[in-house]
Amino acid sequence: MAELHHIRNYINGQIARPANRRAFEDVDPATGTVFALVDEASEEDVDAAVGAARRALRGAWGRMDADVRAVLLDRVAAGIEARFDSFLAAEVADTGKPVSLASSLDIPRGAANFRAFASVLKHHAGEFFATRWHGSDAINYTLRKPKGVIAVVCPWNLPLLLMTWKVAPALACGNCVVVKPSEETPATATLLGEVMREAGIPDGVYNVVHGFGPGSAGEHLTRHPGVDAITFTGETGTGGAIMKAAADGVRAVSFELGGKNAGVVFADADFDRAVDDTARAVFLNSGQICLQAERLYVERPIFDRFVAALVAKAEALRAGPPGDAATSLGPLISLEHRRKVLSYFDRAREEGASVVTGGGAIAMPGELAGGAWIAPTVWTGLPESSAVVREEIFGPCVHVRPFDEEEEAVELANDSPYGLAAMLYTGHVSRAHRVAARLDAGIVWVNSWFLRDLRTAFGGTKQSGLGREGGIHSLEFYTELKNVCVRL
Ligand code: NAD
Ligand code: 6OD
Repeated sequence: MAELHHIRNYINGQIARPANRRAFEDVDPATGTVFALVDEASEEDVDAAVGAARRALRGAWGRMDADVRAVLLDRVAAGIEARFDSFLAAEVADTGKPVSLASSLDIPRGAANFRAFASVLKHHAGEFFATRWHGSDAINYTLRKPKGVIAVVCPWNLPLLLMTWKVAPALACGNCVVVKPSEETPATATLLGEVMREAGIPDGVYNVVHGFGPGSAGEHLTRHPGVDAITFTGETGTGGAIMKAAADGVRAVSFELGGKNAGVVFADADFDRAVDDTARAVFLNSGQICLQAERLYVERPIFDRFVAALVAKAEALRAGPPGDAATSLGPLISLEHRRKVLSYFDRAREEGASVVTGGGAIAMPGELAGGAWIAPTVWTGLPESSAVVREEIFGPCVHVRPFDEEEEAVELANDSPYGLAAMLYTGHVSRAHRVAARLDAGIVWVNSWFLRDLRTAFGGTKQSGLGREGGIHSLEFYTELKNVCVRL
């Protein structure tokens, strides 16, 4: 058997071997085979990464003009594009997602994040006030200073996209970062280190430590006293654990957490658009997108037709090798995650759901037989109190329920401990604005889904998150605002 390729930590501008020489396996979820070994960062390695970040902050990076930083970030974007195929191969091997998806979403957004935040930084204006107070004249103006060393803790569902969505604004604002990628998807973070070096980003500005959460690199990093702020995307429960770690030293956190997003489809909507968009919102990336819809409420006159059309979309998806252009459905991230999703499939059946399509694992031929494949699934007929309707599943599955009145639809959609995103389909302009304002979510997509503008506020209400990122909102988190008052 050929020796496995190693994915290493990236510390102080160098590919680094771990002090403890421990490694864990990186599994291709499409086949279930181990394709790489990943060095697990020890507490010592995390300490070295945080130390390197601190030194870079005090050194060349800390002294660099914002305009020069922006030029370097544009170079990082170009570097990702120049190595597009390597990023694509790494992302596809780690996640099993179809090449068609990774090449149109994940990798281009990796580059776009750097360009967007370089531009936000260049075009941001500070505050200025001419002040007269008790007979004295003064001017007041604001400066934005980097927050310091930022820990970036990432999930596995859109690895490069979600990591760069935080690394790019953090660096644009002059911070240094230590990234802890998900243990499931380590590859693109280390590859990005190589791009950083080629782009001329000084050593220590971008560091990567691999490992797990509790008792491993995730916990070592978030507890490290040299970390000034923590930005995290992942499960709500993990957010709680990180918040406790951040309490030591009263460090700032920005959290993008779990969800149970609802979509509301009115009978006056453009039917085909609503079906196309909601099918994407349910099944894209095998349902492993935080903005995914797992609950749909459809106005009764179109309910049966809508369910049939959604089922047709589900059944048209083609599971297959990620590299095949015809593949439109990938596996789940792991067999462990599939066990969790299948437990909800069992529960739905036990609670009397009508399984309109799907409802189980998919048996795949040949080398795909060991992968985490699962059928796109549509249920109807469950009570709203069911765990299947209330808890985040994070798979290609959805419960669809009819409603009769606008008020009822709003109440059903809002009855959740989560509030990340909501979808609304209607052809009635006043209703669109009225209902959008009432839906309890940080992001409302009207006659659309996942149509991103990186300048907009992104984040969740209730247990779906804390704070907002995107555009100026990212600058708010990644900088300290300082007011300077000068007497004239
Ligand atoms: P997760 O919370 O299990 O893990 C996320 C990261 O946290 C991983 O790198 C993990 O190693 C690390 N971690 C785990 N425990 C830790 C601890 N105690 N201390 C420090 N680090 C720790 O999440 P996941 O399974 O990787 O991702 C799926 C979840 O992410 C879903 O709940 C999904 O909704 C959520 N998500 C939310 C958004 C959003 O924008 N709101 C985006 C993507 C994913
Ligand atoms: O598009 C983004 O910037 C973003 N944060 C998407 C999150 C998707 C969650 O899985």
